[in-house]
Amino acid sequence: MESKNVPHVAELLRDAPKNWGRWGPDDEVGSLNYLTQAEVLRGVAAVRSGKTFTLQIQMGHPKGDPVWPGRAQARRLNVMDKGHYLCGKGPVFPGEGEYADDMMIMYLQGSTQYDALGHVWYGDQLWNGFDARSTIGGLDKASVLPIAERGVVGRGVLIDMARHRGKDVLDPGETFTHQDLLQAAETQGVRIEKHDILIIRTGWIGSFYHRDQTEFYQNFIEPGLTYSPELVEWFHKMEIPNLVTDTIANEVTMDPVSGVALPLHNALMRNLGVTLTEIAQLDPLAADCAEDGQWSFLYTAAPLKVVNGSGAPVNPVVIK
Ligand code: UVW
Repeated sequence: MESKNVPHVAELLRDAPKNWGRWGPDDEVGSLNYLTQAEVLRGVAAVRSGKTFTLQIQMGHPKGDPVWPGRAQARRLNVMDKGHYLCGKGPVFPGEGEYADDMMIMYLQGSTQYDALGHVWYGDQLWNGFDARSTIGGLDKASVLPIAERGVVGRGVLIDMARHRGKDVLDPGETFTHQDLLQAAETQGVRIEKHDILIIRTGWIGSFYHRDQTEFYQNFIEPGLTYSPELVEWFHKMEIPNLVTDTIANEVTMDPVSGVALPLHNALMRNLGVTLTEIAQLDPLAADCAEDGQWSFLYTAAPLKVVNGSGAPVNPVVIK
């Protein structure tokens, strides 16, 4: 993937803003600090009808689960079921009740998930300046655990970029900027406010389930936000705590200008402490928002409490 003309991500982001130290030298949840009690109440105030939506994809779907190329899909294995009893191998308890058990082997980033703030880095430093060697053998710093312990609650706003462009799904590699988000918001009749949890639909994850998988992964390049200093400055100024998308990596896979892979992971997550939520299923929520015209709501989520994890699955709940 490396090419002579592609700058090092440290060079690309040399003058980019950072929130390191803003919440103290030990902080591990970054921009989630923006979600104060007042922000929770602002989210609650967006609730109108009581309709609820869950944003996780199904784990272990018969068609497979969409994952970053190179990662394996989640595998669920039965370790106990009626078959064990039929062949006399099920444990017999007093009263002769029976049970089923199973286990799952998966990448922690292999479903809808929160990335830990220490999930990516450059220059040997993670979020808040933590030493990258603290990731060896498990994240000692900026793991997903502090995010999971804290939880994420606030006002969410959904921007449907696919619908805005008159498409079911954006094209592979199709990009958009914060200016495009603002335009889409205006068309939708909603305002992106400071401290909003920003949720962006491209249609990409939904399309996985009715596309041929070979086609989905071929020349893999997802649609998404594209890096620019202005976009990063906008996230900084808007104090966005959390970016949620229906793509595997929350941004266009390859920055078309610099050629750097996933620069926003570093500009937003490592430098600003913006939490990233990926592989969300946004189609039913978006269809409902288009129908009732309500694009903002209460967003709640808490990833699983994985000690030292670089990420963890989550099933966010939206209440309209
Ligand atoms: C990578 O780590 C490549 O991506 P993600 O943040 O989507 O898991």
